[in-house]
Amino acid sequence: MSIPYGHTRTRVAARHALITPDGHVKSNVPGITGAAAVILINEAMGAGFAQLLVAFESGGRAALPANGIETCGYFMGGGGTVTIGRLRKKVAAGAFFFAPAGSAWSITAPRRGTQVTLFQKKFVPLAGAPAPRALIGDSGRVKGQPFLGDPDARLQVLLPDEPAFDLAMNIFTYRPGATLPFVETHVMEHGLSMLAGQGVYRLEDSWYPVAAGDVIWMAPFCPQWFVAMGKTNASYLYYKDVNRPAL
Ligand code: UGY
Ligand code: MN
Repeated sequence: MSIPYGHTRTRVAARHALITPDGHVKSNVPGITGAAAVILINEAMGAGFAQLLVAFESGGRAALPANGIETCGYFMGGGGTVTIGRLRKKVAAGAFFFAPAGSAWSITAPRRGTQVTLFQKKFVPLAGAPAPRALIGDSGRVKGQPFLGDPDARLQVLLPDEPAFDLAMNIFTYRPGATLPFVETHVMEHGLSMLAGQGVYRLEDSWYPVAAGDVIWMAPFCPQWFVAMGKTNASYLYYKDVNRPAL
């Protein structure tokens, strides 16, 4: 269904946002060439992290330097070669990676149709914890666990849940009709990308129909709830900050 002239489902509020694909505008991001990069969420919105969608052309590449920023990525489609320091792997759709702060990383040799979601954050070290390690994995090999006992709402935790890591990247998959069991309100912030299906997302006191391609920002303490609707499973990829002290 096309969107009527002068309309959009996008809404940017003070403490949450829904960004729909019709409004995407490319940015030139240093280190990313031969690709359309869209900065979907960042500090200008009020967020404590950045979320980007990068659509590669043939011969495109992303090559980011070692600095205080950590990056995790998820291949929404296509594939390519991921290099993080001395770790290198050829990957396909569904692959994910984590590049710690202090490691240069790249995506090269993208296949046709390669799209990658990136989450970036300033790393917060934790006294007594080791530095988190570089990882390249395949979400197809990560078993989904029933969320709070519900087998119709399954959570895949892609990165190790260890004190070393100050962020998480997960995939939530719901059968039609399944829901988040209650309206969550928590200190962790989220960036989210709908991967498949559709449903309704509650953000604060607004309810939004959402579908594959939509992106959501939830500030810390944004009340949130989701119900999957339609005839196919709904799934989303999301980021959250974790494992650090309250004060
Ligand atoms: O991990 C989470 O906080 C998750 N249950 N939130 C969400 O899906 N909106
Ligand atoms: Mn949550």
